[in-house]
Amino acid sequence: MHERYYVELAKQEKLLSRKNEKSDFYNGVFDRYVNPVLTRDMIPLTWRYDLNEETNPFFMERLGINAVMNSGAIYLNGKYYLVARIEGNDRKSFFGVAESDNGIDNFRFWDYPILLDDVCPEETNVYDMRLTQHEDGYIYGVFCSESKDTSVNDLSAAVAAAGIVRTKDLKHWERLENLKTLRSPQQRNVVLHPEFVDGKYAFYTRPMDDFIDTGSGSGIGFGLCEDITHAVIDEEKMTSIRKYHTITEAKNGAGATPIKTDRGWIHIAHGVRNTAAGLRYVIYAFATDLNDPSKVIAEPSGLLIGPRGEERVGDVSNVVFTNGAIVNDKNEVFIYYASSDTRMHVATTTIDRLIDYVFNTPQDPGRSVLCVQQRCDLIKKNLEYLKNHK
Ligand code: M1P
Repeated sequence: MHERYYVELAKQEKLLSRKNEKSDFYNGVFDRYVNPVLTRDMIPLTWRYDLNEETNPFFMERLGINAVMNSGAIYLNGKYYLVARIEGNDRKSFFGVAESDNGIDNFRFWDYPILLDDVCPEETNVYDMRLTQHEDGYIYGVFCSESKDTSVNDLSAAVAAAGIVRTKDLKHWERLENLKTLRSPQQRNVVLHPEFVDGKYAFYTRPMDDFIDTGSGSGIGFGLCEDITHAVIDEEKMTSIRKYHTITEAKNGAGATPIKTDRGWIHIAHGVRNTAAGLRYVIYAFATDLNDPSKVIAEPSGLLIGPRGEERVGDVSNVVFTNGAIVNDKNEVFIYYASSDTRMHVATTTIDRLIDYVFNTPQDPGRSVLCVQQRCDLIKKNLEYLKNHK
């Protein structure tokens, strides 16, 4: 074995076994952590190097990894699993399972990445899997399946669709047909709802006219389908819609699989706005009705998680993006999010705090003057409170 192997292995082991701690960030809603939970440096050496000294005398990385990001998440038998989007140096993404005992550190990848059934010859790239433990007994993974758009004379034109796989153990994956949405030409950020709705499978969708620009797509959609093995959605109702001069003005998309609470389904999604420096992605939350998961019943104002500090910089800067959250058996919530399409982090909270945040944070009144009035009302209440509680 090349001596450098042992040096790199020891460096990686140090990184993997490093304890993660809460940072000093405070807002009462969630905690941030000092270290990312997954980075490219945590990818096993066996995935990147040829360890044979004869065929790799310089111990050179043969298949490098560029980034580890947007991860689906699931809690199974007391363990925390991320199905991470891993992007090779060749720009192609794929999925790998990483496992941790506590959800905040020591995430270790399994021996092999997930090799999907090759059922879609035109598919070039796959990414951003959302995991749903469905009441039918399967764990579903819904992800973006990207192909070249051959209908136009533009080398970078692409088409996004929702790919679907299912498993019971995260080891054996059965690929189903891609979702068809009859009224939307492209789809990304599709999430399967964990329960049947009116006896049907229910998906949160994101209708798009174009690969990057959602065009006439006005936000997060919701549609039902009879048969998940040939999933077809006709009508898409709108749930959380894009609004002028808010964090969702340019686009939005469903993120983690909705979390069921006594008060409603809590959704942790992403919103995008345009700036002079390009698109800015933040994470926001809203709730939908327990009996009608397409109906928004609470919309706290603004962002839940925005990129801060080092999170602001990466391959696609000024981005935080989530497609996975876990609720453990103590009702603790782990929101997994990527920063700047480069690395994965965790933010922790509890179901009680999330409910308080979603249902008691005031709504965005829509105009500066009304926002100032909203803030003045809070200040007035506080000053009176302070006067009476000296
Ligand atoms: O680069 C930021 C994100 O862009 C896309 O999200 P959306 O479809 O909302 O624009 C996704 O490709 C996502 O993977 C990426 O993190």
